[in-house]
Amino acid sequence: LPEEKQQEIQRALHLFSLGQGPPKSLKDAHKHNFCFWNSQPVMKIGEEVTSHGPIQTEKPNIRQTCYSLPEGFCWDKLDLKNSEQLGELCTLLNENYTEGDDNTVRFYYSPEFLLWALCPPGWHPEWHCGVRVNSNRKLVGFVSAVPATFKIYDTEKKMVEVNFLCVHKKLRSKRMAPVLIREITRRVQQQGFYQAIYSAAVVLPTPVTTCRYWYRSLNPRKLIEINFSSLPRNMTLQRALKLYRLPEISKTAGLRLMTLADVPKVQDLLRDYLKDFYLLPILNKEETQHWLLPRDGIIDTYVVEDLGGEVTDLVSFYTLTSTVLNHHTHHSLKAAYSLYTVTTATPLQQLIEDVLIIAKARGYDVFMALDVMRNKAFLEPLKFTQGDNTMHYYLYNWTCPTITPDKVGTVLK
Ligand code: MYA
Repeated sequence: LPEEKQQEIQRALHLFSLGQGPPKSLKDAHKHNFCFWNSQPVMKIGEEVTSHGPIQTEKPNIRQTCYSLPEGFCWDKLDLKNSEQLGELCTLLNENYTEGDDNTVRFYYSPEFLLWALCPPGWHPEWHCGVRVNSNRKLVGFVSAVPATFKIYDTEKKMVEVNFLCVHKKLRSKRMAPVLIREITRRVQQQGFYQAIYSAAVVLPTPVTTCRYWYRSLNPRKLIEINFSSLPRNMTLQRALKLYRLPEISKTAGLRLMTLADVPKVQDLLRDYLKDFYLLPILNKEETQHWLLPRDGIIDTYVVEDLGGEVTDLVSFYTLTSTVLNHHTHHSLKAAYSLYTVTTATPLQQLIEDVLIIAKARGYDVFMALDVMRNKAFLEPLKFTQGDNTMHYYLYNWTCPTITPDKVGTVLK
């Protein structure tokens, strides 16, 4: 084709991809023109990687001033200890953050959940990065980073976990997200961190791993009524209720909620269990306490204590409620998300079945788990169903071979 024709096609493809947003599959990603992401130190789509290490080996020149926002907008670091500002962030996320494709449910982030997710040990206020409208101070954009140490294959790195990137629905497709990402990168680099980990449902350059969500119905009638799940072909509601019925009482003796005194033992159990994976968090005592010590309605960890007083196993999940959209009787959906499960004495399947029983008794509608770590061993036997949602994990400024989900030792919230 003549050169102008080729350029025209390129332009049309680019405009098309702008209108479509990032691709949902790796196959489509090969055709997508990632204007922004191609300028960033991330692995390229289709690149065969065998090496390990930073992509930018030189220390970057860090700008002293914030990136420019379109006229009429300004940066504002949010003070999440201020309940009014925390409330503003809840409103932004609850009205504009992820929604299922079918418009049936939308995540509801409570102020307490956000404090847990955004203020772990070592958090920085500059990394709660908001964008406001100059004239009325309305919060219309946000991105966050929290410090975390990860081991990737053989390398331990202090990095950040980036999350809650959000642009108000009315300001979408205006290239605001790249500005937010550049600005959070600048603020993180200013503190001497050069790598990041993050996850997204969309395909960007380039997933280090791709995991699938599985779900276990605890309240099948409600899940069907709100269209979260559908009755399999040839199955009546009665049969579904019977299929997903659980025993009334849990089996494992000594199963109880984790307490502050368990922190050192939980840290040891986790460290030993995670060491065989290729992507795992390194948690110190304070971080173990922050991420795992139970907080009502946010994070639950159960441990098994044997007759000799030894803690042998643990199982944890965090809680996310969703608002049910457009339904006359059901207004919210309570979901447990499997975090870490470590067994040294109790059979894995038994421990998970027990936690399903507990979750059901506590009013959860569904129990979610990614196919990471050793989760595959219990998913089918315990009647989890593979969901439609895929979660891609990404590394910023780090290259390494892709990792299969069963070698992933972390769950990003
Ligand atoms: S994942 C959750 C993301 N949030 C949502 O899904 C909430 C609902 N959606 C929105 O608010 C908007 O649609 C967002 C995009 C804000 C997502 N991650 O401004 P645009 C690229 C990264 O015109 P908008 C999470 O929080 C897209 O490919 N990039 O688009 C982890 C295109 O670039 P390119 C994304 O729709 C976040 C450009 O943005 C995402 O108005 C990790 C278009 O910009 C996405 N989820 O806004 C962030 N979606 O031209 C990276 C689209 O190349 C952190 N895009 O195709 C990197 C590490 C930083 C720290 C480094 C430290 C060293």
